[in-house]
Amino acid sequence: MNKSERFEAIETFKNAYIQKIEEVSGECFSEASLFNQYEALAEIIMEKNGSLWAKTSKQYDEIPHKRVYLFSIEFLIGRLLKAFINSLEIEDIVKTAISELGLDYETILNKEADPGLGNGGLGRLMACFLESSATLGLPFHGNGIHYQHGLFEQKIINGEQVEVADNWLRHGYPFEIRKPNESVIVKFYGDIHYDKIDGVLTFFYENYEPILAVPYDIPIKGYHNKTVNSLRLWSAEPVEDFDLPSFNQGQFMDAVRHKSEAEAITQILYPNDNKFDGKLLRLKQEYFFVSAGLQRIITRYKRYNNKCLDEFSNKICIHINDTHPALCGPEMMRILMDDEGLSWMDAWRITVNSLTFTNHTVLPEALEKWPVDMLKLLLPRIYMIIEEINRQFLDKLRIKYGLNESEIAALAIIQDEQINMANLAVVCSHSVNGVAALHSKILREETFRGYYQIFPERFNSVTNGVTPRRFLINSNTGLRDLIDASIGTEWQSDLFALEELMKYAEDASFMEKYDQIKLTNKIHLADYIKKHNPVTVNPNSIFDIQVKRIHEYKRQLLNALHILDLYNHLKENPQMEIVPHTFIFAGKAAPGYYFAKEIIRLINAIADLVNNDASIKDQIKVVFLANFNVTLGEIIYPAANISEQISTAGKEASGTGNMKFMMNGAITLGTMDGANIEIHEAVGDENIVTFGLSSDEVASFEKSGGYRSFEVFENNARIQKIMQQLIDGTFGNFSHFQSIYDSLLLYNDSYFVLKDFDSYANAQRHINDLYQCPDQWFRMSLSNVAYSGLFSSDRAILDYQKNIWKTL
Ligand code: CJB
Repeated sequence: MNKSERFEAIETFKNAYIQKIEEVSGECFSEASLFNQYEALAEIIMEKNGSLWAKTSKQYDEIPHKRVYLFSIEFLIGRLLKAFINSLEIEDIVKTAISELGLDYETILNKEADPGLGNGGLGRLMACFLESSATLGLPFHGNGIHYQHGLFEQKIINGEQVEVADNWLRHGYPFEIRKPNESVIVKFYGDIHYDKIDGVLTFFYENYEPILAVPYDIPIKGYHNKTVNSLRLWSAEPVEDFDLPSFNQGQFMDAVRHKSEAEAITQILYPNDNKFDGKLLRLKQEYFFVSAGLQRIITRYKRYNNKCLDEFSNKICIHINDTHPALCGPEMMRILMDDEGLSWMDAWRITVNSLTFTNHTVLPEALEKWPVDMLKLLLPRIYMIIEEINRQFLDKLRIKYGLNESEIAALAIIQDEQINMANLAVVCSHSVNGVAALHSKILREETFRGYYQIFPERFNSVTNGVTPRRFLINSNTGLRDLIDASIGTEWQSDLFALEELMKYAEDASFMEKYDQIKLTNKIHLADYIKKHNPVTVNPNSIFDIQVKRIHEYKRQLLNALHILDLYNHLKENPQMEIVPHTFIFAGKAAPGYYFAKEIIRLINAIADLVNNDASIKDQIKVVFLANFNVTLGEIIYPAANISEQISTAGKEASGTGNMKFMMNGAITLGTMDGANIEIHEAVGDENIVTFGLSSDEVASFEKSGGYRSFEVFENNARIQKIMQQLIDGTFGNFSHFQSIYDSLLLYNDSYFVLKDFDSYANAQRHINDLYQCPDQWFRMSLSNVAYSGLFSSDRAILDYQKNIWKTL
């Protein structure tokens, strides 16, 4: 764009924007509120998306490639406006026009709600996959739930987590389009009768409760291209708003009750991460979006394929993201048999050939197991189908594979009057994958060992990835510009190209600019901290950061206890000097997870103690930032020096925060767990700091009943001191941490916190030394950026395409 074209574009934008502000507000431009300014900008951008969206759909219909539908109960998409503007390549024009109008671009962007339609890694991964697929121009759509309330907003009051409902739709959401004419009915409860009609067993489903599923579509825009895919989220509504007969009979409450019961299904996201809690409403949610999504996909497919389903599995792939949508198997069977009249055999062939499944966790408490009675009552026809899938599968194990009864029992879908959803998903899919190399190995050798023996060809592995557009290009603009100026812009769509950066590893002027960018990002985060927490932090200190859900296996506790130990050290040795450290935490605990909430309380208690003790001369500061979400992450990742990835080895399936930090030049301080292992391989041993037990060591301790934490305690005076401090009033007379103390000592420390303590403390000391060699530190940091190509979700999507969906 030359100078005069740019001028023209800015003027045109200004005029359109002024007009739109007046249209949305009904006031003249100067009177409109900040929210109106945001609304108007969102509308203009949605209009631009809209025409590309329509064109993309048309193109997909004309050139029918295999489509992938991603079924997930969570999509943590983050704010969209800035991402849209950048992907449309109009940021410069919009920003300049807005500033020339005397308005503030960033302040306007900040009016957008951050839709919390997911808990953590799993939901965010799905959003990265959507963005990458659109950027790669692939026909790939999401299918999920339109939660009225997303993940709660976290406040920290007196050091404790307090949850506030997240009413993200309060002011409306400008990026979704309601499509009532594409609504479908989802049926719950009722009775099944069957009869032979013309010799064919036919099922009748009666007395069911119909719920209307209404789709809301959100555009997923590809970066710097014309592709716009869809994220379809289903909202539950009553079939009729009002029960007129009840109303006429004077039963006013009954007349509206069925409305709120229907709406309850999509009222709220369950706030658990890596934890199954077995509520009936959750089962309703799972079936609701599975059934609605599949019904629509099959209807649409028939419309474009002469009503014939024979080729369905060659043209459609339904991807089951973790077990929450595992009812896709039986629901697809139901639709194909009961609605479409296919035989069991034909329906089964199409179902298995269409479905693929990703497992995201091996934690036993996360594995979904629904009671048979609950499923039978809520979904009687689905239960019948599951029973039959199970019966046929067990027969096959007996006859074809010659398994004995105990081997068969271990692989059954129905076990002890419960439906094992992971087993259901494996049996109904033709591909099962883990999300990092170690995790996939654990699936093959432990979790799904028996399945791997009979279906080895079904097992795959795809290491997770994250989108560099959101987590580097749009959020770390300083680094983006430096990279662009140094190696060109190709890396933005091919992250492997970042390897070229290594040619600057010895370049002093590059290093100076690079370090300056990190400092600027740290100042930005320090400002945020100052605004939200009662502490001032030094941007020249090491920013050592752990942000993720609070969970015992992620071991925020190890980090916190080490800080306490370091503080003790400084107190005991007043002459001691370390590089100043700022330890930053953020993350939500599930509201019912008492122990995780205690960990938050402990971190805040340590922060209080350390931050207010002048005797340690500001050498350490501790910060817990409230309400971690995608938007806050975008401020945090670019400012990090150290990325804490310290889960008990074998427990973190992959991790994706580790990748976001790495891309922004943070050095991983981690265990050999999940994708840390692949990060280690990518950057080389000299550019990462690892510590702790290996997953084999952890597993072997676990097999022999755990290790003896008390022995570690007895032989380590430093550990004795910090443990004592948990219960001796160090944090105030009424602030004890008995449950943490008990879990580590009386209940044998299931997550090996004390066992790994020394190794972690040594790793921390090593970091302190490394940071004092600026050249080496710069090289380590740059290597992390340069070798992050493997961790782009573009690479992950290409792997799925090639090895799992077979769409390449
Ligand atoms: N994961 O976030 C969740 N929630 C779950 O319920 C189960 C797993 C996470 O999924 C991520 C994406 O695959 C993984 O990186 C992470 O290790 C895992 O805990």
